[in-house]
Amino acid sequence: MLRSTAFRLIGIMLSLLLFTGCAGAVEEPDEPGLLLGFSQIGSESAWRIGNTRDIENSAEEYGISLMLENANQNQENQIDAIRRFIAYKVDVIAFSPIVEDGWDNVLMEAKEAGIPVVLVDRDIRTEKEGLTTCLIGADFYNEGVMAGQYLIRKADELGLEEVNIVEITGTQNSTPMEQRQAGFADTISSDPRMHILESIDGDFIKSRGAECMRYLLETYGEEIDVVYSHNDEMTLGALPEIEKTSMIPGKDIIIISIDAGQEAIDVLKDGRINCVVECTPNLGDELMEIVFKLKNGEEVEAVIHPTEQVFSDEMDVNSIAPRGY
Ligand code: GZL
Repeated sequence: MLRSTAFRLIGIMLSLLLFTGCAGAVEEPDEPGLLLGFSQIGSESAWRIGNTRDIENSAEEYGISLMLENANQNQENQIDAIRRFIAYKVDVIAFSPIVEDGWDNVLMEAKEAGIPVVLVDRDIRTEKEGLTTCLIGADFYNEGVMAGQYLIRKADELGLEEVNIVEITGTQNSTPMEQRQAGFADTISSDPRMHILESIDGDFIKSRGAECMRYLLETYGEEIDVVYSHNDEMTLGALPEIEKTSMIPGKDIIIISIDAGQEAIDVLKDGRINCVVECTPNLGDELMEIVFKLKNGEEVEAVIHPTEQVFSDEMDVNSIAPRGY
């Protein structure tokens, strides 16, 4: 009995020696990589899905570990995710705020925990200083301006004397909705031909875009000259509703959309819509660069806007390269 116990003890000691490295060189683990916590709004559009994919790809390329949580369009889920990132002591927190208000408390908790926060895609509204470090996202106001400028050119080309517009907006109180609406309205406001008949909330969702278009057609019918839609999903939802009427989209009704995902570019090529303003979802590389800068204690830019263009029936639409989202 004693002998077998002695042999077992020797075996345990030997294995301990092996594992503690005393019995030979054991690779010291590399410097642990950076850990980024990202709270994503949801999967409401091809844009959002493309944005998520790009962030995942960039994290892998940059060797940054990613904790990505999908909030399924719910602000409380985003707040809970940020609290989990804080508890997990991630190196950096990034998120795309579904709406602009309601973030002060959780971002104060991140600040007190000493974890820098990066805004991706959308902005927040706050009176407090220093809650976030950088915003990486489109200039939504300029997207609205580009949409308005296209419409003015189109009205000139067609010799329109009166232009009646219906607007299907994105999520109320979100940065893209507020700024796309303001940029467009400010651009057309000095043109006496332009009249916005009604703006209605489509929440950036395809089914809501269809519902909104049904209501607008029932209410205004052939009075509608233009549909200004804040994203492709709602545009793609609205199209079949127009096609149930005698009006031909892209001809009887000018249709202006934003995002420029592949599906919208395809219907632009078919002539069913007239203009798509680009809003790139590819923000991942910029985000990873900012993560490294923050961890190296470097200064970061307050705002990073990607460059964006307009695709429309003014160009050779067949030359548009595949969009990738
Ligand atoms: C824009 C982004 C918007 C897209 C929509 O950067 O916030 O949210 O335009 C998405 O497709 O739902």
